[in-house]
Amino acid sequence: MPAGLDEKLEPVYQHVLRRNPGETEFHQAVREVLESLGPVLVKYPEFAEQKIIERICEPERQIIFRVPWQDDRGQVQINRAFRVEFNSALGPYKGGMRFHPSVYLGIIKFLGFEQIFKNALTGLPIGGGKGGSDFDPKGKSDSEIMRFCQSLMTELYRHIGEYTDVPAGDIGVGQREIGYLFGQYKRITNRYESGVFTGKGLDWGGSCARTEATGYGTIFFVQEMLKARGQSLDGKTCVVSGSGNVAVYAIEKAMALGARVIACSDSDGVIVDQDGIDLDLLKQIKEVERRRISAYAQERPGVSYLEDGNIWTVPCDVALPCATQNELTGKDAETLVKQGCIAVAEGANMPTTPEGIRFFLEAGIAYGPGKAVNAGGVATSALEMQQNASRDSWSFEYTEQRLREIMINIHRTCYETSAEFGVPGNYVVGANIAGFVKAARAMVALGLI
Ligand code: NDP
Ligand code: 2IT
Repeated sequence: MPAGLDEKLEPVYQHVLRRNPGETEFHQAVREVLESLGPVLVKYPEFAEQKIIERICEPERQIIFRVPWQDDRGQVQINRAFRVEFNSALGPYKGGMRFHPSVYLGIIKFLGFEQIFKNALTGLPIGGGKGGSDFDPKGKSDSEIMRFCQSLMTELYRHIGEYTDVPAGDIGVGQREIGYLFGQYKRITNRYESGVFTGKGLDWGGSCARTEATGYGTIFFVQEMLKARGQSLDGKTCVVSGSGNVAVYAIEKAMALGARVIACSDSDGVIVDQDGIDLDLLKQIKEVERRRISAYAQERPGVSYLEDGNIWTVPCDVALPCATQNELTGKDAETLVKQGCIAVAEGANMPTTPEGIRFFLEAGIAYGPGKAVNAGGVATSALEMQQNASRDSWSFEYTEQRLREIMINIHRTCYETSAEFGVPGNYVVGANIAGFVKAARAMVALGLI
């Protein structure tokens, strides 16, 4: 059963349901935020008068377009792409592009909505947006990926810009795709506008530590949550779902801080390596060879591979969902806590179902929601924009240090806000309120926009 909504907010939520039929992930993301906002309306009555919540749930602009491309056999393929420009009160729309067959408007809207509050929490001048396509990159050749990216950008270029909307990567979109997208943007516009995209390669305007940022930031947040409870990562057993960009660098930083990471996964299965994951082998298989995680078990004796396995059945101290939305259910939450898990931090966006979140909060374990925990990625994107604007490039150490400070600040802001609203340590309430208030104040200041 969902938790109750404040009586002023129930009609707002019902209105969102009516106006956005069938977009269940978007409904879920809106409800989670609204559940935190009741006390905010008491403290800031101007937000209700100005209909800020109603306004923030409606994207400023939504773009949907056809992407025709030719596969290697010469067949014409048609995909659909989206860019949802959700809120620009704090800065240009900012958020990644996702290529995955499950993508539809409801997924991009949930991600764009979350991005508003996440980006506000970074303290940097970025609004919220998200885009993507139902294109499936799995099994595609490099030339197919390039042709698809070029076709997509042939429409998208007219909607983006360094002061307008700045895309980046997400599921299925990494440095290779960003290169093809940025290359086509440059060609069409005849402008070397580095700040129009983040997550670029280091040779062509990218920032040190952007590749690592989401995973590293996730672990910095875990460190702060554990510190607040008088504990540390050293010697803790961790389980990380996924084996993509976020998962790999969460594993790297967790291990560097003395944790033992024993399991990760992809959408086909789970590997459990009791000796601790061999990071070089994992990177070789996932980043260089682009193979499935089952290959890891084939290459390393003693590793078990659980086809279609559920990673949350592997006992651990710290669980890090870093794959996709709704990958950790109420039942999984129960299993984790029963088996001794003391902390959960979301590298992915909305990976825990509402039932799972409720279970973690009631169990009183440290639970960090995605919009706070994984904000290090977009924060470092904003640092990349800063470097591009000043035609500068910072060292890895300096950029990582900035990231660390940002994550410590986000943790502190969420903690203090949760305490201010009477639920100390409830990072869901802390992140939702702190992110919302920042964006809402800007919206009030900017007039009826
Ligand atoms: P990648 O494409 O690099 O990796 C995604 C991983 O998650 C893969 O292992 C993939 O397995 C798995 N996965 C994806 N979709 C599903 C699915 N439907 N079911 C099961 N497994 C799935 O993406 P990222 O690492 O960049 O993103 C992971 C999560 O982190 C996403 O929720 C994203 O929104 C979030 N995030 C990413 C940021 C970034 O900077 N990249 C920043 C903040 C959040 P398979 O290969 O089998 O599909
Ligand atoms: O979900 C996210 O925050 C991202 N995919 C990163 C967005 C960005 O603009 O770096």
